[in-house]
Amino acid sequence: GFVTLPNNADSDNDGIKDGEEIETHLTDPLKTDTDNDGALDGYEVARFFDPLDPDINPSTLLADSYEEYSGTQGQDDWNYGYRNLTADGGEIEEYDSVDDFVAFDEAEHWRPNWRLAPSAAPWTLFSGPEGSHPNGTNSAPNEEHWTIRRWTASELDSETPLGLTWHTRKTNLNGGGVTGSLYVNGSLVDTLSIAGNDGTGEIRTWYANLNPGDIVDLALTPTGPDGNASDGSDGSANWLRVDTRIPPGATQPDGTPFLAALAQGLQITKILYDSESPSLVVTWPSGNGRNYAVDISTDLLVGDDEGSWEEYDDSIPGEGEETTYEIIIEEPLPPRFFIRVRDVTE
Ligand SMILES: [Ca+2]
Ligand SMILES: [Ca+2]
Ligand SMILES: [Ca+2]
Ligand SMILES: [Ca+2]
Repeated sequence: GFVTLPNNADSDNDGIKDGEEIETHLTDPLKTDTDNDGALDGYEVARFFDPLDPDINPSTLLADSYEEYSGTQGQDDWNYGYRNLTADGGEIEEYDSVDDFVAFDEAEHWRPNWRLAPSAAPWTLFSGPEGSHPNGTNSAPNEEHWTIRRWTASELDSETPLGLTWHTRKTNLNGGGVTGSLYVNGSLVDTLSIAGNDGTGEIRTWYANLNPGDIVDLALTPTGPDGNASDGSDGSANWLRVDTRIPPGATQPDGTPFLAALAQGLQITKILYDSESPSLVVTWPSGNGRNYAVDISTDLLVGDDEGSWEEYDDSIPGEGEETTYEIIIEEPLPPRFFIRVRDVTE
């Protein structure tokens, strides 16, 4: 068992009490960073990483609206504003991310927070690193305003697969609820309604191949699960993180596999010969969710028509950034042997 100091509730000073480390989080009460990934146990738990998995930690993040919340438009590529759905008359699923985004006025934003009016309706506001409140159609001037935390992908150099992890929950546990929605370049990609008394909410990840300059908006709308767009105790919390880590087998919230953009073209990068089997072990750069086929040929130099290729396996799942596959060779060993890999993702 563990040895802890009876007079010190948090023996390793990582922000979690000994008893909670042992019973709730299964972390080491005498070690500040149980999984040795550089992030303290207390931080990983508080910010919803995994204190027991060294692959899950803040070091892979490109952006974090919680940590980077500020009173300056554009700082760390974040902008703070709202959509006036009543005024723009647009669709829920689609909006003009340039014309329909109204940035809060930096000179009159009621520091330290962003708020349309100092103390009354409209209740369109951000308070603190995660506080958020939309304006309902029942509040003056009877307009539906969605708060929007916006991240612009200006630090990308090329198309990049990213995990967009977002959270919405209620903080005022009354009323008809709200909706959290994620938009990429004005198109709705993920959405979830949160009941009025749901103080836990959800953390979801949508994966996207983003290009330089793409716009990611996390919106909070006053519409609850019952479809009512009025505001009744709509005080909520939300945040958005942009993560470069794409886990193996990454799927969208609806279960669809994510097809990551490839950083390089399809080519075999390594072939190892194992004389024991005998076999050839082939490696190529790949993508999660993609499927590959391997073809073999022993007489490529004799006939170059497609018929000289023989399909060896046509359903090899991409294992991540690199896939390794073993081809068993029948004896006697042929004098020549050719291999090709095809991307057969549907
Ligand atoms: Ca502790
Ligand atoms: Ca600990
Ligand atoms: Ca850690
Ligand atoms: Ca971790």
